[in-house]
Amino acid sequence: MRMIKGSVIASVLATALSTAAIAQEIEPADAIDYRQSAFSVMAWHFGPMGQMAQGKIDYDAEEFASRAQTVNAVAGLPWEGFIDGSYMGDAHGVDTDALAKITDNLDDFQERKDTFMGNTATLAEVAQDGDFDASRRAFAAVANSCKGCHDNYRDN
Ligand code: ASC
Repeated sequence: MRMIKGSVIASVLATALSTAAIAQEIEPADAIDYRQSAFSVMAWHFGPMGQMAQGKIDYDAEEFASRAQTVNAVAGLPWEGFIDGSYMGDAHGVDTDALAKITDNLDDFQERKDTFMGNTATLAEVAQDGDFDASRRAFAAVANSCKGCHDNYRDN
């Protein structure tokens, strides 16, 4: 009994310590790299959708829907990369355009993130119907939420 209790305590402690260790090990440079990677994945898929929406390439409903799903699947990922010390001026030589004022406006940043994620979810759903005009409108809503955040929180 004492052994079991001891090992339970040991494993709880190990979990707590490893969680703390992980939290402490995140370097701003890695966080910047991580969030930029997630944004790059979204931009990769967003590009051809934009060209379709603008009539620059033919609308392919299946491709559009597939890319919309991918954007939506990645939309929730970048945000944990916005950590202390990872903003312009604080990031010590690491390339980022993210403005430090994000930290003074976390409620607004969070709200914009939620709106963006709501819009990508709608886009992914609407795109499945294969209706060009509806897809284009849903795409524009996502693009506007990208732009809103960039205008406010990125050194464009
Ligand atoms: C993209 C991309 C962005 C957004 C933005 C939408 O494809 O790389 O940053 O769309 O331009 O307004």
